[in-house]
Parts: sequence; C-alpha cells; structure tokens
Amino acid sequence: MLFDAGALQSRLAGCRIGGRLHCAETVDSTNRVAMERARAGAPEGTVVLADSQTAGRGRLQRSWQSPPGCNLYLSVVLRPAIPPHDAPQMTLLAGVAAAETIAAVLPGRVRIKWPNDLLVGDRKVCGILTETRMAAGGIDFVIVGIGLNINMRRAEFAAAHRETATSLCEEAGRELSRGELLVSLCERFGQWYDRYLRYGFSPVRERWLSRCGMAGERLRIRFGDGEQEGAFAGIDHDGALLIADEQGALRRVTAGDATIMKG
Ligand code: BT5
Repeated sequence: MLFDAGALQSRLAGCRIGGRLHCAETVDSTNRVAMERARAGAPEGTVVLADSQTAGRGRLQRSWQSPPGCNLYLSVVLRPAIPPHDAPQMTLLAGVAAAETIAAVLPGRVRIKWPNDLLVGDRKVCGILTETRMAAGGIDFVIVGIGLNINMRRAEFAAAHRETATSLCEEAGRELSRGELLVSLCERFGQWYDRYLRYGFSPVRERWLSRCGMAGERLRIRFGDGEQEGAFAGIDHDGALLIADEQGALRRVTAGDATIMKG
C-alpha cells in the first residue's frame, strides 16, 4: 500500500521536521532528490519520502535495498549554522531519534553502532547516510537519509545481507504502520534537533552513549590507508569515535574515513 500523503502531511503540519513533506512513489534516491530540492531553496525540515528507491545509496558507493510497500526511505534537509567538521554529528543525532522510535516498538532491544547502524541483536534494521554541501561561508545544507526496515520479510532480503539484516516486523512478530513510524521518527528527530540547537552536541552525545551497544567491544577499523585494532572507548565531544590501543593511547576516528569490521 502506498503512503497516504495527505494524511501524513496533516499529521506533520507545523512540525520542525516533516512540516513540508514530499511523497513520491519511486525515486532513484531520496537523498539525491532532497539535495536537488535543497539546492533549489527547500527550507530546513523538508522531508522527501519514497515508497521505493531504484538506486538507494549507502556509504562508500554501497547500495541500500529499497523494495516498495514495506519500509521507510526518507531524507531530511537541515541547514544548521555549525562548523563543517561538526556535520557528522547529524548522523549521531538521527541515530538517537531512530533508536528511540524503534525502542518504542522493541523496548530494550535496539543499539546503535557507530556511526550509522541501528542493530537488533546483531542484525541491521536501519541505516543513515549524511551528505553535506558546502557554500562559501560554511555549510549550505546537510541531507540526512534514513532507511528503516519495517514490514520486509527475511526471505525478501538480498542473499548478500540476509544473514545480517532484519526488519521491525521480523523482530516484533507483527506488521507495523509505516505512517505511524514516520510521524514518530519525525517528531523525535525534531525534538533532538531543537535540543541540539539550544544546548549543543552534549545531550545528544550522552543519549547516544546510553543507546550504544559497543561498550567493551574490540574493533577493527579500516581506514583509507590500512587497518587498526583497538577497544571501543566512547565518542569524543564532537562525535568522533575513540579507540584505545594496548597501551591505552586513544585514537580519534572520524566518520568519513573509517569502517568498523567484524571481529
Ligand atoms: C548505510 O550505509 O547504512 C546508509 C543507508 C542509508 C539508506 C537511506 S534510504 C533513504 C536515503 N536515500 C538513500 O539513497 N540512502 C538513504 P552503509 O553503512 O554503507 O551500509 C550499506 C550496507 O548495508 C550494504 O552494503 C548492505 O550490506 C547492507 N544493506 C543494504 N540494504 C539493506 C537493508 N535494506 N537493510 C539492511 N542492510 C542493508
């Protein structure tokens, strides 16, 4: 079933995030469409939502499986007056909002893995892709794309990630309303974004740490120029990942340049 655009628009009317909602049946990527709209002047809080994507993007040229009728694919336009190096904080903020939305359905079962994965057990249920466009004086806009698997069944996942992906329906044992989850996600996103603009990153960081399931984990990080192992040591005051080597020395890892690998 397609989204009821009119009903969603009236539910979200006046909201900081989603107050302007553009619904499409199929797009290549909601991030690309949101970027095009932002370039044309779309205001902060604009959301582009699609029923399916033909070229859903992950990070580093990876793709995001985006079949019709079952999941949420949305992109949010933000125009925060922050220094460019703080833009990755938007990924963590969106992660907190998405984790709280999922926790309302699956209490105590969702955790965030730095920087952009939401996991139930060890399976990914939601991914976030943040893309930033710069202007002469700083950030022009940030696009935060969120893919949340809702009613997709295990058999529908591509073989390549069938063992590593899941959906809310698979975990909760029942179908859920995409519209209700969209409204809840937009409301929570708006609340966290408000808090961020007023008080800075620190409340987001605290909540992120309380929802992150990485305490005590040993990580192997792949950089452009090689790999490094270390123990998870939290996130810095700007959102960078901290890993500790055998001697306890900390290395900062920023979202753009690293991938956490298994084991
Ligand atoms: C992400 O990338 O997790 C970011 C995904 C963002 C998708 C949203 S949908 C709306 C908006 N518009 C877009 O075009 N993108 C955003 P990354 O960490 O690189 O993870 C990608 C990897 O996740 C893939 O290589 C697969 O292994 C796996 N994957 C692909 N589709 C999946 C799905 N639907 N559910 C779970 N895992 C998936």
